[in-house]
Amino acid sequence: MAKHEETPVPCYSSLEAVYGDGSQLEEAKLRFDHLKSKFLQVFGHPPDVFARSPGRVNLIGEHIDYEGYSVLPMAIRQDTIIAIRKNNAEKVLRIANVNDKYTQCDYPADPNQAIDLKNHRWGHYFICGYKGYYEFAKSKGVNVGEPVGLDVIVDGTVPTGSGLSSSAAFVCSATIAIMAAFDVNFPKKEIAQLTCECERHIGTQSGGMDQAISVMAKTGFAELIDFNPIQATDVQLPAGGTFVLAHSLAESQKAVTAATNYNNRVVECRLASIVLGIKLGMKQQDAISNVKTLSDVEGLCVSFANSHGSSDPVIAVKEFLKEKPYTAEEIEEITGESLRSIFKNSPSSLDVLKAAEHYKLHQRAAHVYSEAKRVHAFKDTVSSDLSDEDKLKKLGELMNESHYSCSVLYECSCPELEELVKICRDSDALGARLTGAGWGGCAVALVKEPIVPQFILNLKEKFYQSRIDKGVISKNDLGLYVFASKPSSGAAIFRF
Ligand code: NG1
Repeated sequence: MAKHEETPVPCYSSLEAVYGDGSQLEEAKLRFDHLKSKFLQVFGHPPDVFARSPGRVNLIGEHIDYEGYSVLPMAIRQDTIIAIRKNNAEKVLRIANVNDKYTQCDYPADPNQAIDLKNHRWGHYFICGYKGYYEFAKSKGVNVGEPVGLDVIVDGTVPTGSGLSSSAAFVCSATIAIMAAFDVNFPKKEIAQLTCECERHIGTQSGGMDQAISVMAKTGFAELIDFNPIQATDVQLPAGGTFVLAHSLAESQKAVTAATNYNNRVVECRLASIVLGIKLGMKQQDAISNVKTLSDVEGLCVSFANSHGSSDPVIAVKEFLKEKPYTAEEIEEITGESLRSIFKNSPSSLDVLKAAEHYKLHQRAAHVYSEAKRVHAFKDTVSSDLSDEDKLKKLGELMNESHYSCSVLYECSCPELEELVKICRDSDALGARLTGAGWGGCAVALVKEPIVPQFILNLKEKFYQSRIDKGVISKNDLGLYVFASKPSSGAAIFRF
């Protein structure tokens, strides 16, 4: 039997396969009906086909996917659904949304168009998928013919800027909807790779976690996602624990803050890996040309650690990267080449260099190597023969350690997340951490099942009530900001 990542995105004629048979199904029926009638109203004809792709919560393994390391997320029930139809009459992509907050975006039907990054528009994420589809089809030798117009309506329930991967849910559902409209389908792992690459058109140098889990998730399982090649291994979480997601209400605008936050860390990791490579014996030019990620120099770091009676690459980080931040000049002295020249082919990295005052190479590398280890410790704990109770306790500890590392070494937390994580722990969570890129967005807490209602009540009282009083959120919307989550299913196509 083909491994599930080798199979194409499933196509269903009814909603049950994805939304089950409970209240979620009722809600989904309403959304699909609304999409159909809105489509008719906006475009004057019904859609041909629908695609959906979910958001995700990352349980452990933060900011390491772009360094080549495995991560362990699960899909959540919130998703993006896209209704689509080819429009041969006009070569225009008309992208509307069920939510009036997002006004219709029109783009030319030109797969080579550049995305205007200086003017961020919500429709840009669809164009990522559009460009990605054409790039990929071309690379596979699929005859795509002349571009045609597309009529599109989007309905997303993944909260934006929350670290739950609304952007990947959108890019993946867009790409899959476009494929379905053109009657092609590819293996899930190829779609995961292509959507990861095409989302970079938005200007972030993302790893592939969000797209991989969105496309390959399975109901009831978290997934260990490996990269190069992309692979998903089912992880059955121990009984008796529930993951609760809670929004810090600080919105993290990843695309807008990329130069100082997300892409800055990608650049710092690259510099840390080049410096480590050189310090561990590589020629400057070899390191600059061949070392892209910290995983590329892990072998060298481990060999060094071995000679000191350890297998921990962090030993090499401690030895060769100083704790005080590096200036650009200090790094250039080691590399023998200017930073501008090292990153000359990456405009978004050049933006990072312009904005950066210094580079914290020690801290970033120490986070990445230790976080990569915690992912495997998490997976090993799940498959160990400990009791479920002990497993949950250990998983909670690993989540706490991960948060500490994200907050102190990677500096991707924020005051609201710190407050929320502390309240989670004070409310008897087994562990709690920020999830996703950070700098705002959600925390995830592992909570013993019987206390979940009380736990959520505590959060309401201690974190959300004051924000409700100040009018930051409305009491009626609380369910959107704090909820328990079960591992949900991955992307799907619907033809009714
Ligand atoms: P979110 O939480 O969706 O911003 C981002 C990246 C991931 C990963 C995490 C940090 C994108 C699409 N996603 O996630 O690949 O690097 O940050 O672990 O950029």
